[in-house]
Order: sequence, then C-alpha cells, then structure tokens
Amino acid sequence: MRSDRYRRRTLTLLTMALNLNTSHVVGKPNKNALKVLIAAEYVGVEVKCLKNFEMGVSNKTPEFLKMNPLGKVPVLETPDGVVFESNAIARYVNHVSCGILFAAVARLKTDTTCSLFGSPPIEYGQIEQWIDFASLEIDLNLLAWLRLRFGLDNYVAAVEEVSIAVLKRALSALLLHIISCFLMLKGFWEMFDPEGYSLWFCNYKYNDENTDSFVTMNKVGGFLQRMDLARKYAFGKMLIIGNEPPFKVKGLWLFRGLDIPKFAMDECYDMELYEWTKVDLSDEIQKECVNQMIEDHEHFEGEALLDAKCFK
Ligand SMILES: N[C@@H](CCC(=O)N[C@@H](CS)C(=O)NCC(=O)O)C(=O)O
Repeated sequence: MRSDRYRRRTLTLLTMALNLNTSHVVGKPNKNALKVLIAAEYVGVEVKCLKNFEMGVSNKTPEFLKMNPLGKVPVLETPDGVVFESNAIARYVNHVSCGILFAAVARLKTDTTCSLFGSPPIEYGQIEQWIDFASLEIDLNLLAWLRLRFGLDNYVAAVEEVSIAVLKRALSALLLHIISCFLMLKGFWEMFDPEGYSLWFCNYKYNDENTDSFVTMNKVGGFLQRMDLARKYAFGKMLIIGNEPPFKVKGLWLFRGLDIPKFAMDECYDMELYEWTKVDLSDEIQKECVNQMIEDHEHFEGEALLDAKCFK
C-alpha cells in the first residue's frame, strides 16, 4: 500500500513542471541552478526557471524566506513542498524519476513496504537539503573558525570575521525554521487570533467523481496553485482520504479576516467546488478535528491518507 502511495506521488511530480527560483548570470541560470537543470534533463523531469525572479528582491520577501530561511537560491517549488540546496535538489529530481521504477519493483517484492525509498520524495529531498545545509553552511564555517583558533591555519582576522558572520547567518536561519515549525505544531491555539483570523473546513462536493487517485491529487494540486493569489492571506492543508476510490477531499484553511476573502471566492473557481464551514471555536470536537488536520498522521477519521498537501 505504502509503495502504491509513493508511486502515485512520484507520478504526479513527473507530469507537472516544477518551478525553480534562481538568479541569472549573463542571462543564464546561475551555476547551482544549472546543476539542477542538467540533472532534470537527464532524468526527464520538467523543471522551469521562474520568470521575473529578481536577485536581492525576490529572495528577501517573507514568502521566499518561508521557503528557504537563508534567502539563497536555487529553491525548487513542488506541489508537495519546497527543496533548497542545489545538490539536494538535483538528487531529489533524480529520486523522483527513479522512484517510479523502484516503487514498482518494491511492490512486486512485498506489496507492503518500500524499504530504501520508504518516505515520500519530498521528505527525501528535505532530509538531503538539511544534510547539505549542515555540511556547507554550519560545519564548513565552524571548522574554518576553529582551525584558526587552534593554530591549524595561519590566523587571519578577516577570515575569522567572515567565518563567524556566515555561521551566524546560518544559525539564525536554522533558528527561524525551528521556531516556525514549533509554532505551527505546538502553539497553534495559543497563537491563534480569533479576532483577526478565521478557520474554515472545506469539503469537496463531488467526491463521487474522485475515482482516480492520480487525477484527484492533480485536482488538489491545481487548486493550491490557483490559490497562489491568496498567499499572503491564507494557510491551508488539504487531505486526500481513503485507500481506494472514491477518495474524499477535505481541507482546513486559515484566512486573514473573519470571512473567506472575497477575491479568493471570485477569482479561484475551485472555491465553489467545496462546501465551506467556519470552525466553531467553542466546539471541542471541531477543535480536535483541526488538530488532526494540522498534524501529519497516516490516518484521518479512521481512514488511511492517500496524500496531504500544504498551502503556505
Ligand atoms: N550551497 C548552496 C549555495 C547557494 C548560494 O550560495 N546561492 C547564491 C547564488 S549562487 C545566493 O543565493 N546568494 C545570495 C545570498 O547569499 O544572499 C547551494 O548549492 O544551493
């Protein structure tokens, strides 16, 4: 079952273009982005460089820093999440394409587990990304600093200054990331401001039509892409529920303001395909349902999850 879920995810990723945030040097994507593009070309995954990316501007926005707290490029956006660190992105892209084959083989072998590539591709990519971050941003600079202090390298004040500055930048970015994970999971109700924000459940009206897992996942992926216009006003989590068709699609959305923003209703046609119910904050059962939707469990309301997608 697990390998099946894995296969479906990789299939979705293989058929969609993935967006790469990158700077350009003399009109060409920078060298780190080129590594990604070359790997992608080799393995047949479509990666597109985002137009209008402006170095020094686009990578300083709060939206960008949510994707990479360090504010560096390249950063790959996928329907399942984001990967930064160019080598990690290149390995992720390769993993997506190998995954299909591997999952098929694993399925033939056991039908229950996918031993080496057991987790979804995005988890693999993000683990790789943090390994590279630790090696390149933390370990390397810490070592450079310590070598000067231990007398292993000739002491040069300017080199020490740079190592410390880069290390501080990396540690601050890591701290930012840890704090935002912590706030998202643990402190949600303490942080939630019921006067400035509202929470909504959404329920897909035509679940009977969700007979194909791949089409259903694409439908939800498309919805999140079309909600891009509400990036500053919303946080959302969508669940695709069930082991077999028809799959149920449910979601939880946090909107700025006490109502669903009108422009989202007007401009994103998917909105009317869902039934929207405001979460009643005095109802503990509804609050528990919110908790279940925020946390990443394998099951929801007693049924297996086919996929979960976040919009932030
Ligand atoms: N190890 C990172 C390095 C990324 C990196 O240094 N990117 C440069 C552009 S090539 C950048 O974004 N610099 C902007 C900054 O340092 O603020 C990777 O391979 O992705």
